[in-house]
Amino acid sequence: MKVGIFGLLGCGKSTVFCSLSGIRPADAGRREIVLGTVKVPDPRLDELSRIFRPKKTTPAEMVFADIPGSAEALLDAAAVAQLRTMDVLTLVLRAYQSPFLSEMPDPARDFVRVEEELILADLAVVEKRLERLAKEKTPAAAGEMDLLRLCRAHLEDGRPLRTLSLAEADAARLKAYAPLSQKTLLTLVNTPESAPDRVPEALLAAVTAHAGTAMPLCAPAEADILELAPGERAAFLAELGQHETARDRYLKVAYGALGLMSFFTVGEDECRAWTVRNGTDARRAAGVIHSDIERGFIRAEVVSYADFMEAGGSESRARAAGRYRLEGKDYRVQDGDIIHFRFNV
Ligand SMILES: Nc1nc2c(ncn2[C@@H]2O[C@H](COP(=O)(O)OP(=O)(O)OP(=O)(O)O)[C@@H](O)[C@H]2O)c(=O)[nH]1
Ligand SMILES: [Mg+2]
Repeated sequence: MKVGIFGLLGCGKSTVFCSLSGIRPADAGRREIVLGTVKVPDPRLDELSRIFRPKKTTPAEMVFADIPGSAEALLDAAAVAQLRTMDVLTLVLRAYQSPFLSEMPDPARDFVRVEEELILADLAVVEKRLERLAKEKTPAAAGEMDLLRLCRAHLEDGRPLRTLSLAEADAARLKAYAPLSQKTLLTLVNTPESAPDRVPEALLAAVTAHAGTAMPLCAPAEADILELAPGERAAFLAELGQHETARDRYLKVAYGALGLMSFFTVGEDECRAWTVRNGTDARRAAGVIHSDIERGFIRAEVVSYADFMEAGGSESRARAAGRYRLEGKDYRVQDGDIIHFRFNV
């Protein structure tokens, strides 16, 4: 899962990147993208690892990308190109007074500005594609043109594609163009230390109307917290009136907004968490591990984490209690399933 952190010049993107990834990007004014990988904490995986004592424990990962701002445009072409490759867009909105910027902070205003840029970028793609399709004159092209005209009308109305309800097949077809305004949007309000956990009403209303999510954080303080030893973080957080880091809060919000869940594979060699979308079937889940396992899928042997723990974290007792199930390729994987795939290559 790749998360693009973006926003207007000097809104605090690199500080937010640091508060989520724990990595301080070198100098300001840099033009290249910086990546940081975060291990997604999951107490269930810790528990499984304690039981199986594997050689290796591998949590799920999320990759954050710090996309540089631009002095020339609200969103320059390089940022737009980067954002197209991301699974989630995380827009940083400045709510603190900056000594480097003359404009007063106004997150709702900036949200509207950036959202307009995303919509315009998508309109340009849709228009170009429509022009090309008009020359094809095939039934397939005609069908696609209907879909794109629907999108164009929606975008011309100033609305993001996130809020356009489409049949699953059409939504998938649209994804081929990687439209920015269709991607899941999480906004992070970078608040001053004096009002750390407030999302302004006006912003919340605007974001909600555009099917986005808003979360407040005080990026410089959160970046400092990640530099402390894990044992020292709780006291610092309490001072901010929080009980978890912005990173942990963010991961929960992101998993919820994206409809993500985890299943586990366990054994003496490795205990590992895998991330899939809600509703993923067993065969596709196998493909997340390896395409060979997906291709040669025979059966999935499944026990839920809860059932496994109820059997005292013992495989043999869980088996004796009939908690292991053999599931076929269409089985919908559930959050917390412990799965052993049987396959044939
Ligand atoms: N007071 C205060 N200062 C902040 C906050 N967030 C960032 N800053 C400061 O604002 C300046 C710009 O922050 P950056 O994180 O570099 O902003 P950026 O969006 O990455 O900037 P560009 O990449 O140049 O567009 C730095 O001096 C930060 O220390 C905040 O929440 N409060
Ligand atoms: Mg930066």
